[in-house]
Amino acid sequence: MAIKIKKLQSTANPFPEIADPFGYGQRAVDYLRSLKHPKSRLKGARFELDPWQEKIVRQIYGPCDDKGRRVVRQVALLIPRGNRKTSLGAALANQKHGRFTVAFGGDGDFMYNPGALWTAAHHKIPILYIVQNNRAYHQEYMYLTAMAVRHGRGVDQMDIGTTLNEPNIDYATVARGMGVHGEGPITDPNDLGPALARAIAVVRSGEPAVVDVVTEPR
Ligand SMILES: Cc1ncc(C[n+]2csc(CCOP(=O)(O)OP(=O)(O)O)c2C)c(N)n1
Ligand SMILES: [Mg+2]
Repeated sequence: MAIKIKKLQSTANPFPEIADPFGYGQRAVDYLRSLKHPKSRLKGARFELDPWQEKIVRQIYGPCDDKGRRVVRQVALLIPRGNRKTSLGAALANQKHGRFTVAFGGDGDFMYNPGALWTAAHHKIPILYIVQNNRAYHQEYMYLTAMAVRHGRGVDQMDIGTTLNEPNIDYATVARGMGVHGEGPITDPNDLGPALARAIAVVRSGEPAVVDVVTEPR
């Protein structure tokens, strides 16, 4: 399909350091800016690209080898951490394309909104959740430690309100309670491969699965 972008005025490239020998990066940016919002209060308005978005687009589409083949051929999309609803939305969008969705999240993440698992089970949304279970809101632990050091305080009470142990949480059981296939908690690396294989089979059959993997703090 030919893309009609000729009438559009090209915008100046604010990232001349990003290679674009065939102008494909420019074309991609112009194309995106030519699109209009189909609905919502912005209906009819052109798409805008923030500088960081434009930079990513140029980095993907610009660099080519001498035959004009794109150098960047695969892009991993990292969905920001939250409480699972974002990854569930992505899984829902991926479902009709037959794409396999994997969400990596922390154990703390898991605690924010485990109810999203029930939604995944209820609507049969295929997604593989891997819980990186370091038994802590470890980011908080590290932050408190850094602050204590900065202010010359002791670091012997950093676990208060930051660790998730005593008792340890079994996220596979939590998942099962929500009607989702659960594997783990996995503490022996030898168990990880078979657990992932079982979970992947469940997701391929069209349902969600959780694999709880116990890890070191960071
Ligand atoms: C609902 C909600 N509450 C609090 C936060 C702030 N927050 C961001 S990361 C984090 C700790 C997350 O812990 P975990 O997912 O286990 O990751 P770790 O730091 O252990 O790698 C917290 C409390 C948040 N993002 N969302
Ligand atoms: Mg954690």
